[in-house]
Amino acid sequence: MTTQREKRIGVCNLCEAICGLELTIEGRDVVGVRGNPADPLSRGHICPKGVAIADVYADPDRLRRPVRRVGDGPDAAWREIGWDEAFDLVADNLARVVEEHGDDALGVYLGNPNVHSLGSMTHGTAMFKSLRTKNRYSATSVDQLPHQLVAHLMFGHQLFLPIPDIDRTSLFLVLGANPMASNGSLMTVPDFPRRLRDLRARGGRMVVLDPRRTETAKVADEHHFVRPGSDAWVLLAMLHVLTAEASPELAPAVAAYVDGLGTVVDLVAEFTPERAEAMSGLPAAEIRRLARELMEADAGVVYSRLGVSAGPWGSVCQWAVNCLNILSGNLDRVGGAMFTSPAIDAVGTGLIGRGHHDVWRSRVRGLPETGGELPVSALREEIETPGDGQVRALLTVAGNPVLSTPDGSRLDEALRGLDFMAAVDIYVNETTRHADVILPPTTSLERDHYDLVFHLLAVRNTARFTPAVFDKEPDQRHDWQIFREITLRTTARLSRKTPWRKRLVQRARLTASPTLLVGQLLRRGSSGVTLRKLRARPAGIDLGPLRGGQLPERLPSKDKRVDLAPDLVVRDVARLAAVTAPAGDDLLLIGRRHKQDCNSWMHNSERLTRGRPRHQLLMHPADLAQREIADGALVRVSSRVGSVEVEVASSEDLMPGVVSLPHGYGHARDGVLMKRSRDVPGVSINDLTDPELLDVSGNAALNGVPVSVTAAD
Ligand SMILES: Nc1nc2c(c(=O)[nH]1)N[C@H]1C(S)=C(S)[C@@H](COP(=O)(O)OP(=O)(O)OC[C@H]3O[C@@H](n4cnc5c(=O)[nH]c(N)nc54)[C@H](O)[C@@H]3O)O[C@H]1N2
Ligand SMILES: Nc1nc2c(c(=O)[nH]1)N[C@H]1C(S)=C(S)[C@@H](COP(=O)(O)OP(=O)(O)OC[C@H]3O[C@@H](n4cnc5c(=O)[nH]c(N)nc54)[C@H](O)[C@@H]3O)O[C@H]1N2
Ligand code: SF4
Ligand SMILES: [Mo]
Repeated sequence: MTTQREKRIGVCNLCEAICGLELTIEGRDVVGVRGNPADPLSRGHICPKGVAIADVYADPDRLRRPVRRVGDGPDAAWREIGWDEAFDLVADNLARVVEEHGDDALGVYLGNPNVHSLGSMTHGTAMFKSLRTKNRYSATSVDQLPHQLVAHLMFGHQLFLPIPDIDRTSLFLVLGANPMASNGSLMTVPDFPRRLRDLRARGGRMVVLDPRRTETAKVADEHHFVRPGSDAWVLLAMLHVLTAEASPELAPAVAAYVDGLGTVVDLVAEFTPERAEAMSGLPAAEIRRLARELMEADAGVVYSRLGVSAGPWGSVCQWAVNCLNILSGNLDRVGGAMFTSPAIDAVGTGLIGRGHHDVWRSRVRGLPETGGELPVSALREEIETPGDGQVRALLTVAGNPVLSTPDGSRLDEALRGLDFMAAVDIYVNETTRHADVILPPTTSLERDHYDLVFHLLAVRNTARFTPAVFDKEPDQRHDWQIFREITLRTTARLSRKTPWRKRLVQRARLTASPTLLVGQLLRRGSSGVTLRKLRARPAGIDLGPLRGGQLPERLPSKDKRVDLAPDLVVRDVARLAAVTAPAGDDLLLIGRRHKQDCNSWMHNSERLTRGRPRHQLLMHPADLAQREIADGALVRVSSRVGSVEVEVASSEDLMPGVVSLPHGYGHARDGVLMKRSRDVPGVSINDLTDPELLDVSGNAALNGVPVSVTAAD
């Protein structure tokens, strides 16, 4: 008997581009994946990873039932257990640790795929709130924390983020982002290559500042090298030019809702293009020209992302980017930096809180929280340092901090010392291998999806609801169901008693399905989009291009004003001003992303790991020659915190003095290979990155880490 072939609409949740998919299925197998041409946002776009969504679904290594660890380290074995037993094990132990040592003895780490799951967005927060610990960590503090902190300080909400209007801009100035490989970030932009071609066809230009001549730099109109960690000087020098050459007066409409212009003018006065040249290597004349072009462009936008936010001055940079867009008249304007109007407005409705900063601090190092989370660079010391509030139990959800956060090897060690660890994850990975129990949720093809986060960050207003492609098996659980059980069972075991009324509300909230909640949230919006309409048009509904002229009405700040000079930034600019020369003669290490990688977790996919190895240290031939190291040799890379041995590959694409490793590699742990298809496990860049190197927000400075490179023999 042959099984019928059927077409299904799906969605890719592997990166922020949220491409619509058209899947061909046969029974419970995926036999084809292509981009959905009818999707109003992604318009048929798909990248190699989109096809690999089928590999995650079919992967024999993927966990489908809870597993309990028996033994330790290289000898660990995993035994399947029932859901009931697994939930009780987690609840018993979390409650025990909290009863014995207090709320903060429980640490929580949330990884990146949480923002790509509807159930995690609707039900995760309730679980974390109920657990009441101050030891909350996430991938945010190795990623976009500076963007969120600055948006909170300037606009009054951590997720009120200006999005580049790439479809209508005439000058796109990109710092520290490589959308040709990453497909965009804090800018949901499926089909970046085509949008870029269109930009250039209309006479627009893209300029890239990056210490590596990246895939994006290669298709840009201009690329300039900048020394890692030096963008702050460049951006402040551009502001210097803008405020010195144009009269520093804002358009009257903008001036009416902006405070602190005078402070900005004073702050940038000493940041001359000449000084920026000395720090960055970018000629002063080029900085002046770029600033003037931004002022004169029909519509221009400055966009900076991970290479800058995960750097030593991430917050100052994101602030300067906003100031540049505002002072050049490009905020909230067609072709500039714009605000989306999503059908579910997680900002306007208060679904996601405005954010706060420094309401409490980490116990050991005194690092401030932001938006309820502590910097993950502090997690290791909070586990290792004895005393009141020491983290003794850890719950990780969809994360792999051993590979993704600074000094991962030490964290790896620290995890062994925990009393108890539980993980909600679909794999045994470098981190979850330390868990006592792993609870695997369904994957993207088995659950309904509406994107609460990325419509908010998209270059066009659209809405889309994607029903599960496959029904889940009876003995599988969705992530939201796992969160519900952990919450209810753990709180029931605590002696702190929640009033029954509150318990009922909590139970009801946790029991309503994410899809039901999406329906309710849509009704609260003004777009006219309903779940019924979305079900009728599964490719998605187009709500049109981004709209300008929405400020000040849309501003989330209580006074409906923009603060151009938040105290925290002003103080950090003073700290920046005190740095007068680039650091010594170490090499500076930066990261990179390959279009077929997905952070640390897709190296089981045959089709993604094919081709030439790509885990090497990239280094400029002049730097190799100076050290008498041959291309392809094994080298030792050392930083303050550790060292790794890896093959080196000569590359003219790097700025001299800069070396690059990808993150998400280093799959051999204790002699066990954690990922299957790749013959070379690679090394982890985060065995070199330093938890002491932080931006003022607490975000890790993963880029620009001083290292030395020697021949390994
Ligand atoms: N040096 C350096 N370090 C970096 C970066 C860098 O550029 N350079 N990038 C940083 C960035 S931007 C990020 S976002 C972080 C990512 O850091 P993390 O989020 O800690 O790590 P990931 O590799 O994304 O791991 C995600 C985990 O989620 C699991 N998973 C996948 N889908 C699901 C699901 O649906 N449910 C559940 N429960 N689990 C799932 C996967 O099996 C995997 O184990 O890494 C950061 N680290
Ligand atoms: N293929 C692929 N796509 C992904 C991911 C993935 O792992 N693989 N991860 C997803 C995630 S979680 C995220 S957050 C996004 C990130 O997406 P992007 O923000 O585009 O991040 P990257 O691709 O890491 O690009 C960062 C760039 O910054 C440069 N850089 C490093 N240091 C500096 C510096 O000091 N100054 C300047 N100006 N540039 C610098 C690097 O050379 C690099 O080209 O990508 C997402 N998409
Ligand atoms: S660009 Fe690739 S990984 Fe990102 S959503 Fe689209 S298909 Fe998925
Ligand atoms: Mo990220």
